[in-house]
Amino acid sequence: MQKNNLGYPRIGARRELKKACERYWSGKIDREELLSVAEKLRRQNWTVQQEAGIDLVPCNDFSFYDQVLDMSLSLGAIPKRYTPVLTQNRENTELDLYFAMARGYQKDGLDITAMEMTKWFDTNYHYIVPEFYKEQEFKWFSSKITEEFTEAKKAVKKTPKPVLIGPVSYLLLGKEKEEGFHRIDLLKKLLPVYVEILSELKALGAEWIQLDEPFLSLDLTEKEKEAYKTAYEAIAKACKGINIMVATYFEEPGDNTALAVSLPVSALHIDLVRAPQQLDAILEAAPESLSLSLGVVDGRNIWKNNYEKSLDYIRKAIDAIGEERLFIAPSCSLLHTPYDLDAETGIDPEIKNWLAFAKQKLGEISDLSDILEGNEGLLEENRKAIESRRISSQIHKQEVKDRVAAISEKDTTRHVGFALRQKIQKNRFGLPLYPTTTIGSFPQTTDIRRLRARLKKGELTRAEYEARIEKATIEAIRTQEKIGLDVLVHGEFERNDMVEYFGELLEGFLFTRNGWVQSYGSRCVKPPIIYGDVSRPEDMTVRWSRFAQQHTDRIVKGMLTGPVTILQWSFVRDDQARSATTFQIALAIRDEVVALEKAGISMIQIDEPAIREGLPLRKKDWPAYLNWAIGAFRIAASGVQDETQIHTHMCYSEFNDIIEHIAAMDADVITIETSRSQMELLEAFADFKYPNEIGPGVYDIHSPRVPTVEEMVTLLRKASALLPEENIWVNPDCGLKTRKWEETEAALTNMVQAAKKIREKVEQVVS
Ligand code: 39S
Ligand code: ZN
Repeated sequence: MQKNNLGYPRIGARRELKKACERYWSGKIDREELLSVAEKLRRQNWTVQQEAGIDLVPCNDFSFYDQVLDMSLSLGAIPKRYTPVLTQNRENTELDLYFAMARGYQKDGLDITAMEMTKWFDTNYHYIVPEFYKEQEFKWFSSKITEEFTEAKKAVKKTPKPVLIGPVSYLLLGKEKEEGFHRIDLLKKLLPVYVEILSELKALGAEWIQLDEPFLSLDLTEKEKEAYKTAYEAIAKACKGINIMVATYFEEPGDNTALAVSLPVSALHIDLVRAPQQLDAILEAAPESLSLSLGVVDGRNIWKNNYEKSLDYIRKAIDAIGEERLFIAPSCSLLHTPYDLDAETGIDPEIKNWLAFAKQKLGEISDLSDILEGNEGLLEENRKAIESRRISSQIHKQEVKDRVAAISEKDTTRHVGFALRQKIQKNRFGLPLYPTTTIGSFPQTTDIRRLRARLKKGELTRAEYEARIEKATIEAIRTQEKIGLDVLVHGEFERNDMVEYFGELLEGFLFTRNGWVQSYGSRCVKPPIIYGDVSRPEDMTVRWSRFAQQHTDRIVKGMLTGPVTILQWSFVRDDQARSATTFQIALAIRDEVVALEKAGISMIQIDEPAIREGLPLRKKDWPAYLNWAIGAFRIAASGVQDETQIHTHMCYSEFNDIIEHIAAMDADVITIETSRSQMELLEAFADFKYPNEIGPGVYDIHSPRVPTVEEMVTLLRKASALLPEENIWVNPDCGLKTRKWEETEAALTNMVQAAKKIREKVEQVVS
């Protein structure tokens, strides 16, 4: 039985790639140096995988920014606006074009926007969305795929396996930028380019090629199913002698099983961690010509594999189809897990023995194979670790379980309805129409981050650190007063990240030193690990909110991360339902909300940017999820008095299909991302007659560009045409932590001006 891997993290164990990219972007290192960092990382990754005994070592899983963007460059799907980047006598390379597509290009007289970014299925990884036009053409443009194969062939003994996004998923991941066609219709034009690349890979000696087709496990239309047949028949016909492995993950093919096993390919990879129930049906349906790659090691989480369970699946498959046709693999690319557990020296050894990061997961694949060959000792050791976790007193806290069991209807409802709350709150706050605010965070400058690094290294005392954070907070308050914002925030300088910060303070959570995973481009996160029942031993944010409120006469909004987002952006328990964990977190956040209210904070924002991305990949599973996710938010938000105003914030606000659930959250104010869609996303709220207050983002914070007063007034006019005036707030799209202070001040100054202008207009109409 061969050992297969689908992909490996590429950011570097110490985020070497992140640092090198950022230095390249700021002109501190040249192209050669960046390329050499990248080459070294690839070599290290290949070596680790080879040493772990992986037979099919992936290549082309490396990326400077994102693997979907890499495909767009390989397939020549480069939007026209980037043409000037490579022409007009600029000394740019293909790499600069690539980064321009990812990040925009504001240099030497050009101002070109970046391509859009969105979440990779239900993960916290973001990809760059391919743009498609009616007259879209494709041609083999970048030779990254073949170059990396050639490079990998030199580095590993067995023939490496190039990994590409399959043609149907590539199209479905993209977006039509013009009316009048469906992107799937572009398949005919796209396929010849795939055939060209695959044929060249074969000529260079490739034996296996992995084509990722996660959409094969999602709800598909008839037309999309047809596209799968067309695509793989065309590839099979034109590329004889290449073994194609189609990889599905994050769900099961389910009603697409017959289609999946009928594709004329050599192997199908299935995710048995997310969807173990599919195994029987797949084994039953698989024709003799099809091999199966069994994804038994969790590529999305950090728990040690339960060998006994995995071996059950593997043995069942052996009995059904024989071991010659089987591969053992992780469930999906290991991109979503941190590098190396061995580098974590601060974790309680009992808990550490329950965990496995990317490197350890390679070892697990090899262990499983060894156990099948008779190494029973490995199985015994694993059994002990699994049992130690199952019964550990560090995990189970009866009082937490009891409190969740006792949650009742009244814990999920505010005392009075929104209409009455709105009156009470308008009275209390006396804000102008179109009140201005921000989403919460202010620039996390290198200086601020360095303070935290020095605190961790022991170069600063806690008192010195806090004094510096207090200074930054006061400065932020003064700046906001000067700009003239109506509702202020404290700036979140004390937070490393909006989830990790809470993970460090809550019980049942564990945090790592180097457990980085890529979130987008060079941006990484260190998701905390939820290992046990969750409780809140002490206040988490009260000190900073109270401090900020004491330094101004204006309202300071308190800032919390919501239960669903904390769940979604952490590594979660796999020994209880996600809903159970979320309710535990919701109670902890509820206690914090009440503590903030007691400390005199009158507006409290509970961010839930991840509610939408948590939606199950199959529509049939939506209602159950929405029921508990919205319920958890309401538990967190409903402990306060009527006059306390609850805000929430969401990014990526495509709400058409879940608007009634957004309304059911019953937040007094919701701020959303709408500027990039020119307020289009607001229509869902207007059509629904969404009753509560809304702050539609008036400028995009993902770009350093300072928006003009006029463009924000235009957006506000659009919003006021759609929504009742007394319900509209004025704010940016999202938090400002990734921006610089100059940009932030300039943009917010213009934003406040825009609010003034729109208010003047209203007064004229009234008088
Ligand atoms: N998921 C999570 N968890 N959090 C989010 O904010 C988001 N937002 C969306 C969706 N998913 C999310 C994605 N957006 C960053 C920004 C936006 C993101 C995601 C990540 C981000 O800025 N990440 C930082 C980065 O990649 C790391 C944040 C962090 O935890 O640079 N920083 C730590 C801190 O502030 C560690 C700082 C650090 O790097 O304490 N220290 C240096 C080191 O240890 C030393 C500092 C120096 O001397 O320069 O080497
Ligand atoms: Zn946001």
